[in-house]
Amino acid sequence: MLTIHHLASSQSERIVWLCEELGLPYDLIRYERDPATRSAPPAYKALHPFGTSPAITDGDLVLGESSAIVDYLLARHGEGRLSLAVDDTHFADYLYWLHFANGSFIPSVMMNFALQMLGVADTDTTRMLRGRNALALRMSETRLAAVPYFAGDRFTAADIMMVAPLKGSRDLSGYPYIRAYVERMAERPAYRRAMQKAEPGSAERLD
Ligand SMILES: N[C@@H](CCC(=O)N[C@@H](CS)C(=O)NCC(=O)O)C(=O)O
Repeated sequence: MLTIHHLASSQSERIVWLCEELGLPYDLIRYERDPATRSAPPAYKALHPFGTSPAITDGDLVLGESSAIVDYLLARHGEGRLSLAVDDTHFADYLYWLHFANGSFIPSVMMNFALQMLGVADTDTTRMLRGRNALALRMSETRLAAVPYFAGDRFTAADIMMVAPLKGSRDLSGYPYIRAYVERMAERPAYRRAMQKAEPGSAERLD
């Protein structure tokens, strides 16, 4: 049986969302963060050597890393749903946004956050690093002005991967297409079910 180990307010929300979209049965175990450090608790760290969320268990398998988990679940249970076939016109777009989310976008969100927390003085390097996050948002805005979903005209796992960094970017005031998109994603029945299970009491929130 598939078990999703969900750390409160973390990227494991997207694995719950994926399973709801696919109609996959799963058990959900929820873990609270350490209130002082915001780290995962020792029980979560004990699951996988890297100790980050998301992590799933499936029989004897323990698997971490969002993108690996998404690929694993789609390969095993997707039956072609939520991904694009290699001969689809938008196949490369699908791959790009699926991997851009965690490969470049989330690191840029985290870098911005770290620079802010550390109060680092402005230099060419910090401007370059901050610029990456701004560029990721501008690119996403341009994409969503042109097509309804990141891979084109169909909802795919690329959307499930992209919502986390968009939400994590916080200030979306200058990005009307992203805002409308995030609101549209949050209205999906599977998203609402996922949030009710993963984050009970906050199903309406987008931040
Ligand atoms: N690239 C990793 C990032 C994992 C990650 O940094 N997860 C955060 C939550 S969003 C985490 O586990 N934080 C708590 C900790 O490191 O103790 C993935 O997508 O799985």
